[in-house]
Amino acid sequence: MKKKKLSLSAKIFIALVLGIIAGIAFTAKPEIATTYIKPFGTIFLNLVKWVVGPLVFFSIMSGVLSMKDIKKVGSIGIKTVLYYMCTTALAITIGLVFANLFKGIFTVVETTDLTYEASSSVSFMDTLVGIFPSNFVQPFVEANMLQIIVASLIIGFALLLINDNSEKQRDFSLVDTINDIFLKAMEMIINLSPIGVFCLLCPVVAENGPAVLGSLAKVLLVAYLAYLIHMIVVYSATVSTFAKISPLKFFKEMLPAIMFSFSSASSVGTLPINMECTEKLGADKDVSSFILPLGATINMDGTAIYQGVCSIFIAACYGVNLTLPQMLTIVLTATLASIGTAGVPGAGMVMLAMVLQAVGLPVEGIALVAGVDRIFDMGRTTVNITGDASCAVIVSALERRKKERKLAKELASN
Ligand code: DAS
Repeated sequence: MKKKKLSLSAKIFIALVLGIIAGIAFTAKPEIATTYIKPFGTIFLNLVKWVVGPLVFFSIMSGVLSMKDIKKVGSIGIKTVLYYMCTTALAITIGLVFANLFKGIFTVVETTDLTYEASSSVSFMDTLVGIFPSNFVQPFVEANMLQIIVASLIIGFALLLINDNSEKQRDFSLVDTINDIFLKAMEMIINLSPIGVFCLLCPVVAENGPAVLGSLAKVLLVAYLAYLIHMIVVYSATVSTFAKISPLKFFKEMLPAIMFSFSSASSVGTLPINMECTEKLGADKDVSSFILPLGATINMDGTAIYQGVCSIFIAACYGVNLTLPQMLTIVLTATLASIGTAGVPGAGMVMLAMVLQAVGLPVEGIALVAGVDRIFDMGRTTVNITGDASCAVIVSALERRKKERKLAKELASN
């Protein structure tokens, strides 16, 4: 009989438990964990840092190119992108507000060897100027994610405009191919998560004692609170206002997709069931078949919340209070990062590296939360797909009403 393979989730949870047990066992001699286990966690993080630059560069470019239909679908595309950007910016703001509200409960982890030189507080204008690259290669060498995003957006829109109104439609499928290569590379790295989780969590528990688990439980609680508030408040308000659908009906019909996304932690994997749910909510199939795949690629409200909460937690662990310009940088970076986050398990953690770099926090800080990333991921993916669905039902309703008004006008004029 064919032996059933353990799912990645199961492996990660087992690594989580073993990491905690081993960490508690090593609290008497933490140097053993630091010397012989932590380096493998560092290798895992280095691989995450290695892939994030090119992945963001090609994912955002590919995301921009996937909007080439926007020109064709006109108002649907514009409404979709506007809705996605606004709800993501709102999500990251909610994440930052909740994280700042509750950061007092985060027991500051004595990050022993994780030192942090507070970057000189730069003004918002300096941050703005610093976003634009002055050299093509430097952003990649310095892993300057904001500059990589800007470069990617410029080239993405350049590719989009080359084909605009030109007879000879050039084929840019190479961008998607290269993007697929880095997505596959990221998937391979994420498959190493069980090892990464064990080798990152064990030294953190060994060095700081089981109390750190309380911190992680609190961070998870704050993240899930922000997830819930965003889902219940924002999506209830938008679907009832613009789609004239009662929130109760919306969430009832969305339940199958919500449960699937929570267990799979994959927006892309939830696409088929999300299509069914939005259709039951009255979304036109042609509208949702454009909006949902686009959303699974460029709309990640839950991931933005997670990045806001974890940035504040990691900063607190370094004893750093982020300034308002730095938080605005997080809003900008996390909103743009959501364009580049793939709808597959663990992608948000890869992108967290980018947000931390953007505000000058060491990427090693991911080690503090990587151990429980899967639990973060289940919740953030659920928010992601629910946001996509809310957009599909809203834009569909708006387009339907627009057609009805146009028809009524024609009838009136005849
Ligand atoms: N798991 C990703 C998704 O499928 C989200 C993330 O990792 O942040 O949407």
